[in-house]
Amino acid sequence: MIDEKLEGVFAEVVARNPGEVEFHQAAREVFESLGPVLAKYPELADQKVIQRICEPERQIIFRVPWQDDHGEIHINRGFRVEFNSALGPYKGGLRFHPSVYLGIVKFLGFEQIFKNALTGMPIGGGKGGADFDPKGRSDSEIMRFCQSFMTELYRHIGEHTDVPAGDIGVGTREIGYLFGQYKRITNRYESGVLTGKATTWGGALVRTEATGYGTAYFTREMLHARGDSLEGKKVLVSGSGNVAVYAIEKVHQLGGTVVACSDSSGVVHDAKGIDVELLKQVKEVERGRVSDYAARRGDATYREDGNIWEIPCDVALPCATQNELTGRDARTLVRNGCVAVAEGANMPTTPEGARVFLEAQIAFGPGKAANAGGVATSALEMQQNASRDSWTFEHTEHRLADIMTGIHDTCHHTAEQFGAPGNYVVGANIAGFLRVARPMVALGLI
Ligand code: NDP
Ligand code: 2IT
Repeated sequence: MIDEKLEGVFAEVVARNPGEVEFHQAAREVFESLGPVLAKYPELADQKVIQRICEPERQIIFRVPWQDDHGEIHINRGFRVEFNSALGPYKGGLRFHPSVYLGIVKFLGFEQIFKNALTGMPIGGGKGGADFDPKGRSDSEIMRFCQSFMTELYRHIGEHTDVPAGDIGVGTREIGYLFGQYKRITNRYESGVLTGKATTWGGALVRTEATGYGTAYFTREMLHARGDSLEGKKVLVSGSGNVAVYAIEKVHQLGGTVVACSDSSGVVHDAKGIDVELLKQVKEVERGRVSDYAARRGDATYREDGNIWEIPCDVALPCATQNELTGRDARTLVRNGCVAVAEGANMPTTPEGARVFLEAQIAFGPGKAANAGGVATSALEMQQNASRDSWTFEHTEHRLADIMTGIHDTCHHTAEQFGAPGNYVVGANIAGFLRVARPMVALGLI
């Protein structure tokens, strides 16, 4: 429920941003947590901090023309929403997926403000992308698209201005093509302008693994707070992209067994535990599908259009996309004895699903806390680029683990302090909000 003092503010956000349903959903969730904060700090209401946070500092929409391998011309739409720079340069990924439109970019950029604040690193919030579908495109088509995209984007970004990275459909390969074009246009080797670079030319060790590893660490911390652990737990991980693969790897290292993963075509159930090396070979090297994995993995079964959440488990990690876990799925998970859910993806649980988990009092880690390890390690990459240094895998992973424990503890304590013990949604929203609200007031009305 939104506090009655905030109802009008929320109604205005909806009216000012018509049709952007995912942005409304993300904003509503934060508004629902903020009632007690304004009661405690009325000066934040006087300063209209919430209204200011909901209005991006800048929104850029641009044409991305490109030619496919047959010479046919395509026109896509590119976006960069620079949401908030109170804590540092805008920071957040780029998503290439046909579903991308302003409402998706704004929900992601809005979440990113609070997520980045929770990391404790000096980074503001932003997000971008394009409604481009990379599926089935050749390497040279991807390169031409990235070059065209950067030919407009370059004028808006910079290591002290705005630092994009990857998200759905954008990984190390795309970051390489984007950086190459940025360097060519600007004639500057400005490593810190993008993160998620390959480790052969300025990328940080652990950035590739960071989001998935971080989600597994966050899960470990939530279980630990309840006197439990990942040891022996049966785990579901949806998706099979960057976040999913490394969540699976770290869950296995921490003693759990991931018995299923998925893509947008179907679900693979592998009761003996997903073979991560085979999954990496299929997904990262061959750019194949989970059906290809199942075909090569003896006992594993593949179900086209299957619902991963129907497989009985102890822990569920949604790591694919927004609203992939519904109220019905949440009830199924709770009924099957699931004790913890951590969001590797951004906003993968519908509001009804989240309500089910909170009412059942299982451990529920929202994305802006549970998947913050990716952007936190991006900030570590920026640090290394700025100092022209490179740290070892062990050193960087240690820092990631500490950051995830810190985020967990901050959310846990903040929830208790504001009368909602155990509710990480409230804890993350309030802690993230306060970390960005105070600097906004300190910087004056800008
Ligand atoms: P990838 O592109 O590497 O993988 C995405 C995975 O999700 C694929 O398995 C894909 O299946 C599946 N997926 C995507 N869209 C849909 C859809 N509409 N329906 C069903 N499945 C879908 O992306 P990432 O792993 O990087 O991102 C996954 C999630 O994690 C996103 O929500 C992203 O915002 C979030 N995230 C990513 C971070 C990062 O560092 N990369 C950091 C923090 C959060 P298919 O191949 O069939 O499309
Ligand atoms: O949603 C996210 O946090 C990301 N896609 C990563 C952003 C980043 O800048 O590393």
